[in-house]
Amino acid sequence: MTGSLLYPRMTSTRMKLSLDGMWKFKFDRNKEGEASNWEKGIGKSELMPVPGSFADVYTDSKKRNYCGDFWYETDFTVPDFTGKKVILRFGSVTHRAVVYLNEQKIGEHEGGFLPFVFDVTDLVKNGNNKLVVKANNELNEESLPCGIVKRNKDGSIIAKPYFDFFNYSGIQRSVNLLLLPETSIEDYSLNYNVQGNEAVIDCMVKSSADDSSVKAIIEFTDENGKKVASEEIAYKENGVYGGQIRIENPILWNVLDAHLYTVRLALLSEDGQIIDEYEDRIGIRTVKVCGDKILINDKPVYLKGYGKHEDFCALGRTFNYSVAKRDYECMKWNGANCFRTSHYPYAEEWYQMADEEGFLIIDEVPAVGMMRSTHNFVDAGTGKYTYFFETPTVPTLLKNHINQVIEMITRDKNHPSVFAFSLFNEPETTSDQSYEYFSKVFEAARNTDPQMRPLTGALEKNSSPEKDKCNGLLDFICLNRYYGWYISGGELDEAEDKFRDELDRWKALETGKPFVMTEFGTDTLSGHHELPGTMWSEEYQNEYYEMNFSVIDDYDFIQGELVWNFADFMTSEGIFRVGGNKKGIFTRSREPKSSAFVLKRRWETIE
Ligand code: CKX
Repeated sequence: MTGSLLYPRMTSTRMKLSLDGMWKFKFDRNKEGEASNWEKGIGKSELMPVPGSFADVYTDSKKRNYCGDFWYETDFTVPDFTGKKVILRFGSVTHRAVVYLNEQKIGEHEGGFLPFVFDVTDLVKNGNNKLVVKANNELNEESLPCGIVKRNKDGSIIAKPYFDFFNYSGIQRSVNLLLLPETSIEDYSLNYNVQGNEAVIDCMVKSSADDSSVKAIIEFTDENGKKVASEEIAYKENGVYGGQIRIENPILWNVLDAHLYTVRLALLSEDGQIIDEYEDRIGIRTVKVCGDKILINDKPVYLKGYGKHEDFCALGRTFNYSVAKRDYECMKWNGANCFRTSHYPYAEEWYQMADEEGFLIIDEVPAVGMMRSTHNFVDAGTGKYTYFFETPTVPTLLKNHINQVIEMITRDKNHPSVFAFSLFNEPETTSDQSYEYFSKVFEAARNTDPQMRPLTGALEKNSSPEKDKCNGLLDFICLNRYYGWYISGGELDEAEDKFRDELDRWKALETGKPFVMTEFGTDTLSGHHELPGTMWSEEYQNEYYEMNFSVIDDYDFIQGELVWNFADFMTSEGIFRVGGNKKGIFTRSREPKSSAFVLKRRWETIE
């Protein structure tokens, strides 16, 4: 990772120029692009939206399922940037990118769900500039998320994910050029301590200043426009400033009762001239795990909501404000207060909206598929051991995993909505090797988060109380369980007994920690009704949830229920999926199944 991951904003010192639009696009089935110097221009091509996932714009299955290298190209002109540095920022390219500007390679990035930046000041020209990106969406066991590729007879390859969502790819988030002052703010973090009527805020500002003659100030303004604090913070070293700010009678950010402050950071010259300024919206709140409770502002919170996906017709994984707004409206309508960004960090706008709405987010790194199974959902519970952490690729995977954890926390640490980080979903966790692996991932996360938020990960059925070796690393324990679907499907009485039996065995472990059900659900075809309810009908989905809730209510250590999934979503094709995963409470077009009303009745009545 190079440079600053701050969300791109315009201020009096910062200019943001969008490079979004239709870019030239070309598949590189034979991997000839480099040898043929496509960095100079990709030649005959078509146009493709940026940001966008390329798959679902096509009508041809070979293009939709394309896996391998693919190239983008655009031209741009920059206004006069004398005295400024020019930064190129990609919101994400899935899963990896090599970037060329004016025929020069400027860098590369691994990981498909997080931003990256390059300082291109020395390469960018007055007049026309050519930007070329070589992207690649292959899956392997060395990078996240995990999977493999299969080679077809004609030499083409297709992705075989070890995970259950479509391998949407492309330049899926916005691309911006930023014109910044030569000495600029690169990062900031805040950590809150609320004592009585006072918030004590530890502030860190990182800049590219190289000496203490540049001053840093930090200001907080409340929602009524009243400036409640404004102070200079001291220069430490290497461009880093640190200090404490106190706010009397702070209005705390709370669950579904958000109060945000505008924080303004500024770098000033010795004579008080503004060198750079940056503004953001932040919320003052504390997060703790205490015994088997999760506390926000020292009060227990019960999590109600969803595992989600960034997924919508034609858009694939592209962020769209209207879809996101509809999702928040649907979630508020049925009384939810939380979601998990299963199974990757989402576009930054999701978190900004959660901050404004008072939603809680479990922010998840794309560590999914660490089971070596394309049918994880079927294999779960069979006791199958996958030797996942016993191969030579593990050290590279670990390096990538840690990098993505660091990038995710660095990007998302200032959102009040983000109250926990999830560092895996359903990996193999029963071996000593898995423990050794995840200890290092958790250690990296603990060293990165200035707020020391709770860390967690979602355990699947093979990670039973007797066999799991990793739950000791988690601050609260997340379980993905499908009693009544993958296990004892259609037999809810038997499913209930098995579910209770497993929870009794967790209870006997006396972990002393909160548990959160992070997945449970049934595939349900919207509009398919049966009496009595049978699997795939809306009635069965309702009965399944009623059964699961009756069990959950009997175990005090369960502090949250995030049902799987908010909406139907696209997956790879297969005999287990009818046009994707249908476990949504809402359809893919965001209309409610009848279970949405079951959840609404429950969530509106439980605190
Ligand atoms: N959990 C038994 C991960 C999700 C899948 C979900 C499912 C599985 C279940 C594992 O990404 O969508 O099969 O519905």
